[in-house]
Amino acid sequence: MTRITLPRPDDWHLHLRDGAMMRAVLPETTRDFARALIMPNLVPPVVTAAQATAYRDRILAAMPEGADFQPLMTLYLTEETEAADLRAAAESGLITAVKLYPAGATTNSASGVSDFTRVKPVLETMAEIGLPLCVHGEVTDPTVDIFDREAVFIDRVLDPIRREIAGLRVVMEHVTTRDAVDYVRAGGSDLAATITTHHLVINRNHILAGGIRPHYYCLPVAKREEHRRALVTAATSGEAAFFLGTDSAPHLDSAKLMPCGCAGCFTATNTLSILAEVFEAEGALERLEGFASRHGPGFYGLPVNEDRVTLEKGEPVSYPAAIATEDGPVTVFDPMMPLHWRVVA
Ligand code: OTD
Ligand code: ZN
Ligand code: ZN
Repeated sequence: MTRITLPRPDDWHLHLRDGAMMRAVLPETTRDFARALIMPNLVPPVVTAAQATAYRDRILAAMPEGADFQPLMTLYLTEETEAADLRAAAESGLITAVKLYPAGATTNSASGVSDFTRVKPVLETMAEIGLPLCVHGEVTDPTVDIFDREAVFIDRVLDPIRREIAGLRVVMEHVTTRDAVDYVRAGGSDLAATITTHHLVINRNHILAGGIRPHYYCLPVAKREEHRRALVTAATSGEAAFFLGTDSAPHLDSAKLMPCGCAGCFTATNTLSILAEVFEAEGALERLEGFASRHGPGFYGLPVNEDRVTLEKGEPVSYPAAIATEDGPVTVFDPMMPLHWRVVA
């Protein structure tokens, strides 16, 4: 196969930031994607319906000329979130999901949830109206090893929440372990998972062996090779519970390359080329369509995009090593392999 056409993909987990950074990264997503679920971890976070409306308007105002792209908004769940505000935001169509960050788990997650009993009424409302909860699935307990935080989260937090709140629809975001893949497989139709581009490509050796590579440092941190293989198997399996959420998370190089560098991989620019390469290597190119274009809308109850994208295989494609912003460069994720698939239409 040297050419594939699929419904225009969606990105079910994207960081667009704000201001100059947003203006620089937005075209990298609108080029190939029809919709993206926009993460609310701004500073300060997007907590209320009014803030989500204003943020959506800033995104729409920054859209490149001629772009056909729909940002799907989320609210950042705090212990103060009011069920009524959330219900109104969902019923008006403003928001597509609510985001749960355990306090302190990742970038800008300080206002997240520490005491899960305090958000129970809100979660019950969400279950009632069918509004999905997108979960950053890592415990923040400092005594738990960083490589174990996802697996421990399932046992200590996620599974108890799902047992207590019947009918709550949950997306386990950016899964990085076989444990999470197995848990999602056993979870029934109310549970799904996003998988990032970079976690399909890197394992923890890529971050740490032969020198430290800050551009591969993200959260949840990449795990052992056996876990990466479990993610590749899940993504390419054709199972509807697994779909693309790039978690493309731009930081200025100056913020990544320092003694305490920021977490995040910026993959918006070359994601489709990388995915085609990964799926082809598994003999699963025909399943890319499910992963990138169909399973996400299926879970969220939205139509599959009618537009199409075509990828063609040829000589290796090159992407810029970095994109420019007004404040400096943002390095594009380097998949460490030649990419042969390019989006041609
Ligand atoms: N992970 N970086 C960021 C978010 C994610 O957990 C995430 O969703 C970020 O910079 O916003 C990262 O490594
Ligand atoms: Zn996260
Ligand atoms: Zn993210």
